Amino acid sequence: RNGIQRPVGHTVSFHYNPRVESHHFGKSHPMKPWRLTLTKQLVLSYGLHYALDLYRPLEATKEELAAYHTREYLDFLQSIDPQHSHPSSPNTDHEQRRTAFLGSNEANADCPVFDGMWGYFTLYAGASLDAAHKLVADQSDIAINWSGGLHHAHKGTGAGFCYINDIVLAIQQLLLVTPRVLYIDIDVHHGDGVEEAFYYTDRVLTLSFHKYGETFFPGTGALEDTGPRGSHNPGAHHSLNVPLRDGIEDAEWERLFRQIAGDAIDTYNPGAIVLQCGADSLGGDRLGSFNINIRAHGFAVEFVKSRAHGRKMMIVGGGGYTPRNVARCWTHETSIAADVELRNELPMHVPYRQAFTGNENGDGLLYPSLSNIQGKIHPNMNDQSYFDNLIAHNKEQLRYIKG
Ligand code: ZLM
Ligand code: CA
Ligand code: ZN
Repeated sequence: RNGIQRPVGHTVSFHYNPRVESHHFGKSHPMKPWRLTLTKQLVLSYGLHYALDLYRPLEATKEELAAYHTREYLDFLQSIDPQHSHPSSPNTDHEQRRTAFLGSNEANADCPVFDGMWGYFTLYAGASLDAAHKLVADQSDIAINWSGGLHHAHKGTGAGFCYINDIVLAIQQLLLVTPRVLYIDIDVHHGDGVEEAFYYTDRVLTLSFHKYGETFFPGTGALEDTGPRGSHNPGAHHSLNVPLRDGIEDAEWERLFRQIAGDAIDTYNPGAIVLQCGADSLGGDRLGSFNINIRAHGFAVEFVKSRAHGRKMMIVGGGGYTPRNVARCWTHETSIAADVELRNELPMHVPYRQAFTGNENGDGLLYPSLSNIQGKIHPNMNDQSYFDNLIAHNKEQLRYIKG
């Protein structure tokens, strides 16, 4: 077992059903459930499972999904899956409903209809619900679901590769036992679906770090958008946003995260913290444009864990479009949760080892330099005064909040 032991003083649970791996969004769609296979293989090859409580959760039920999503949308999702389809409904009507619920159906649609999709959503949402339930039952202190984190899904529509919002469903469960939940989102995209779900309440504080500007998806998450207007509204000042430009680097990222997430935890004093760890904020990501390395990304997990002080913590995945780096990142972050240090040299026997070897794939290392050798180059368009303004503005918002 490579000397790997369970962490002392806290329980880390890992919620994963490998049946998610077999789903495909379609040829060359950037969202590849196969990245979860790579992640699992790397976690197992390092022997990290000896430090974790492993769960293989079942699909969420339609009733469970209806705690957030509308009946009409769920009926549609269930019926459009070719395996549940009702041949009686005419095609034209189907196409109209598809566009209404999932957006355009071009060849390059963000939310395509694919075989077994209902099974896919219910598995990743089932894993987030299972994680929340283990935290609520005090059977886990840090619960991890790398197949979840699909932060763009709305109550009645899908968006940006996300169909069911497993994060909202999990936070709803945590709110049954704790007065306040802090949601932190380090995916390169704005966590709009989660922000929207809790926009009018002071029981969830949402904080998203993301690329913002030009036409970058989804286009929301400006610094000034901090919740509904008017201090009479409970949700006012309870949506925090950290819009960033291309090319942010490790030291700046860590300083910004420490400052803003640290202030949010101290001020809001949540009973539980949910951390969305989208790996598309890494350097070399196919869709992202930041320049951070795996250890800097993992700093978010390290820092939140160090400030958790007995609070329940849930960790979910999200984006991540360069599969070898997604696997590296989430393996590293699993090791942080479990208090284990990993060797930089990948284990010799890791399956798909060739995905991690060669100069362009990271030389068989867990922590290759991502900014130099992989992907497109994104020059750093942020500067110190811009960061200082982000920190000051968010500090000002937190002054309205009493934990
Ligand atoms: N076009 N194929 C992040 C969700 C990002 C909206 C512009 C599609 C793509 C992208 C789909 C195979 C998370 C937009 C883009 C091109 C309308 C987005 C299918 C390539 C492909 O090759 C592709 C034919 C596809 C989609 C690129 N879509 C890149 N960026 C974003 C959504 C999700 O990481 O935050 C959480 C999991 N959509 O920019 C368009 C406006 C669709
Ligand atoms: Ca984000
Ligand atoms: Zn993303």
